[in-house]
Formats: sequence, C-alpha cells, structure tokens
Amino acid sequence: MSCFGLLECFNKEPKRVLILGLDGSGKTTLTYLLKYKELITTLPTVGFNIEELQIAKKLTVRLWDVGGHHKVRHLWTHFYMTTSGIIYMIDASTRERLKESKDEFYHVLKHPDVKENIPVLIFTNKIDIEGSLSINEIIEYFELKEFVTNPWCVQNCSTQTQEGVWKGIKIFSDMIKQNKHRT
Ligand SMILES: Nc1nc2c(ncn2[C@@H]2O[C@H](COP(=O)(O)OP(=O)(O)OP(=O)(O)O)[C@@H](O)[C@H]2O)c(=O)[nH]1
Ligand SMILES: [Mg+2]
Repeated sequence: MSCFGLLECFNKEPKRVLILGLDGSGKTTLTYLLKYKELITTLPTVGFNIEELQIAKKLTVRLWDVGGHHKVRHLWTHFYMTTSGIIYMIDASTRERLKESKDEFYHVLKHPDVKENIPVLIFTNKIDIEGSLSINEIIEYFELKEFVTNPWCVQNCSTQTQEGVWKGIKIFSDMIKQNKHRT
C-alpha cells in the first residue's frame, strides 16, 4: 500500500468522542438519538456505552457515553488521552445542580490528559422543560467566555423534541474536521 493509501486508512479510523456530564443530564438519550434517530427510554449508565456512527459526511465517530453518577465519575479520566472531541451535557432545567456541573466541567478541561486543541460542544439540554435556563444564562454561569481555552461552542437543545440537537452536532462535526490534523 502506498503512503497515501495508508494515510487514507488512518483518516477513516473513527474519531473518539466522549459524552460527559452529570447523571441524568441526558447523555445516553442523546447517544441513542444520534445512533437510532429515535427517543429511547434509558436507565442510569453504570459503566459506559460505545456506539459507532457517522455524524457528518466523511466523519465516523465512536461515541463513548460514560456514566455521570458521582460514584463512577472517576472513570472519565481514563478516556481523555485519545479523544478527538468532548460533548458536555448540562441539564438546563435543574438549577440546583449547576454548580456541581460547572465544577465537573472545569475538572475535565483542566485535566492534563485533555488536549488543549480538542473541540468541546456544550449542550444545554432539556429546554423543553418550562423554566429551564437560557443559553446566555448558562454561558454566564459557566463563565465560558472567560475560562474555556479549548475551541468550544454551546447549543441549547432538547433530546425529547430534537430541537437544537442536529444543529449542535453539525457545528461540532465541522470543528472536529477542522482539527483533524492536530489531534
Ligand atoms: N424533558 C426532558 N427530559 C430529558 C431530556 N433528555 C433526557 N431526558 C430525561 O432525563 C433522564 C435521564 O436521561 P439519561 O440520558 O439516562 O441521562 P444520563 O446523562 O445518561 O445519566 P447517567 O447515565 O446516570 O449519567 C431520562 O428520564 C430522560 O428521558 C430532554 O431533553 N428533556
Ligand atoms: Mg447514561
């Protein structure tokens, strides 16, 4: 096989994408929605789920949906090294857990194994629930503009109604593609 052929093979390797966020934020619901294009009832994730799927033209990813309960959160670090992108889910309807979510978010981004150039998509989920925080409130509360040094984008969404989901995934896919020579 020529060098170019070999390079092609490498490029076709699925990129690893991690979905992180607190328990109950909607990670597994999102994973199944992306994979099966439908709403599937979930149970809390004890370990992790892996799903391989194409999220854009010429972009196949291996999604690692890792349980978010505090007892299994320490597992997250094992997946950082080889990840090409992170999706961080925030439950925008649960104000009382925002601080916990923010703390975990910055634990992830400040971890030495999380490369500074990998794209981060922040999904503020459950906007179908009345009283959920607006995207601007989340940006402010999480101080995204002040402290996030990775390439990032934020999208509000509902995995129940699919509002915002595909738009967020499109932006994220473009970011991963732009970053492909640097991860
Ligand atoms: N109303 C509403 N409920 C949602 C939404 N997304 C997820 N849920 C519900 O939230 C609950 C938790 O969703 P999961 O996808 O299991 O959450 P998770 O982040 O995978 O949780 P862990 O596996 O425990 O880390 C389920 O009852 C979902 O149906 C949403 O956009 N709107
Ligand atoms: Mg789950």
